Amino acid sequence: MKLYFSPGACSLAVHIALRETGTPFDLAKVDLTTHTLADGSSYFDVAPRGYVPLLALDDGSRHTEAASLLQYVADLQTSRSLVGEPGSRRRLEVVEWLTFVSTELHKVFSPWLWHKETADSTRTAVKDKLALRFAELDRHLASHAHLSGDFSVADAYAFTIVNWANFLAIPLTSYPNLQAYLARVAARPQVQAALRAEGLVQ
Ligand SMILES: N[C@@H](CCC(=O)N[C@@H](CS)C(=O)NCC(=O)O)C(=O)O
Repeated sequence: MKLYFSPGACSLAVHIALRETGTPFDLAKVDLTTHTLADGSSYFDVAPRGYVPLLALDDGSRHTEAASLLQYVADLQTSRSLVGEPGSRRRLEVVEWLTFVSTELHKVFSPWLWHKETADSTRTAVKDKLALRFAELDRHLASHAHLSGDFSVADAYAFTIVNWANFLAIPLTSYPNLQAYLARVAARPQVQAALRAEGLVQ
């Protein structure tokens, strides 16, 4: 399978999940400013919405939506328990967190991060909303090492999205548990490997 990604974008979560599950994959880098691939061809020909992540399976089908791709990849290697068995409380909690990250963090950040022309009033509203959600995460992580039990694909997603705070110079100093959690996830060898492969760390 092939993952279409852009360094540090939400596709990083799927990249981490592929490595954590030991799934063989290829990477195709997308320039999101021009929506082109390395050979100069239009990414819109692959992904009509122009978004990463996109996972092209070996049967030729193409799939999008980070939260869905994360569940799919986790299910490829159930022994790693990155999402939990269908019907289990682990599954419910991981999918609950995936949905939270998608709708309460990812898509709150998105307009601002990808659209530099965003109005100041929108930036303020986004900052206020994120502050509430970061505070909630910080309270949760005071007594939990990860979002739900052991490391899951929800952690790969939250790690990726919360780190966007750095791109936008939003300080995380008021959220010490959240900061410690980000450091914990960052220290995972497969997370380091994904960050290196995307050129985000040496
Ligand atoms: N609904 C999609 C959204 C994906 C998304 O927002 N991707 C961003 C990168 S994190 C993107 O490709 N933006 C490029 C653009 O807006 O043209 C998902 O959840 O996977």
